[in-house]
Amino acid sequence: MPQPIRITVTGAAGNVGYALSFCIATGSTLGPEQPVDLVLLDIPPMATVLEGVALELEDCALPLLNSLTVSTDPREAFRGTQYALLVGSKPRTKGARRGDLIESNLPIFVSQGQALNECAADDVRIAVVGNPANLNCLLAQRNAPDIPPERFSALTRLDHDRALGLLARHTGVSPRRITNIAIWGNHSATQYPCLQHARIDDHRDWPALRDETWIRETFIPCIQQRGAEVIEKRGQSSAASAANAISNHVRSWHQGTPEGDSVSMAVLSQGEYGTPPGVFFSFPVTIAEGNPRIVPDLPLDEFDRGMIEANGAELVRERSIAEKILS
Ligand code: NAX
Repeated sequence: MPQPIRITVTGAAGNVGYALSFCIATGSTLGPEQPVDLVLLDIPPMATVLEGVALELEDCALPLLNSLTVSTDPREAFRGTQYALLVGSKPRTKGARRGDLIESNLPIFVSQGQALNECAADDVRIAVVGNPANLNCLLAQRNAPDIPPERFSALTRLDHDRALGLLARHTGVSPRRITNIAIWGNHSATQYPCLQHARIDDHRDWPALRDETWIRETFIPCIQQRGAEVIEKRGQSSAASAANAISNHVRSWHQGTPEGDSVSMAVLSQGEYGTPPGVFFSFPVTIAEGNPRIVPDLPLDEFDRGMIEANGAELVRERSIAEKILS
């Protein structure tokens, strides 16, 4: 058995964090041979709920769960952590505006960035889930100057998996046969779920992949609005599907992407594909040895470029709102 990996989940008493803790402890996140030292963080008023989550984890008698710690102190929770999954924040509720989220969640990610900078392991990787995820990731990264920026990413894997699921249902093929789906931009309703480079059984000769009417009028809006649709029906934001997507995101980061396929992940833009440098922008990436690399040289048409531009503009706007609040 390899050495245990230390992994911290923030907001572990909440919907997503609760579901995610079990994915990690059962081995679906880092694999069936990888023991974990799991650390669950939440805020002091949730301390008793956190203890309840810990009791349930103990009751599963999970062989991969080498140790379990609950904490309400970020510095304690991040000490020596190798994967920090920043879920804890205020969730989007029915009718809530994105601007409200920025203001309420911004201080959390500033202070957690500082705590990570001080306490995390040298090889730490940080995935930001709490919304607005791309902006929160930037705030955490800017407050952790000693951690290389490429160790930060924001989650767009749920959008990616939603796109994969919808295309699989529409074409009647297993998601296993589909590759090179991409989510570009922001984890918001502006995001660009893109099928331009998608392949089924490694070719593009499928009507659905070229059906512009279905792609533009059904596929794209459905993925952009899927989170809102779940809230509308469930009365709460996505939880189990989000935990599954975070697990997939971390597993790809840890184990790498398969030959010939890519995943979607928001990473710090350096201007690739004309995106604004200095925002966390979701791109198709391949991963090897823990290092995400933006897929280079993809041909883009005018529609793609317009969607990418709209996302860049939104991310720059959100960054300016945060900078104004912080100044
Ligand atoms: P919940 O309200 O169920 O849970 C949030 C938890 O975070 C609570 O237990 C709360 O006490 C805790 N928390 C608040 N401030 C904290 C802090 N400073 N430190 C540690 N914990 C803190 O929300 P839930 O449904 O679990 O959603 C969590 C976040 O994920 C929300 O911001 C939500 O919008 C976001 N999501 C992002 C997704 C993405 O794809 N990027 C998808 C899933 C999810 O909707």
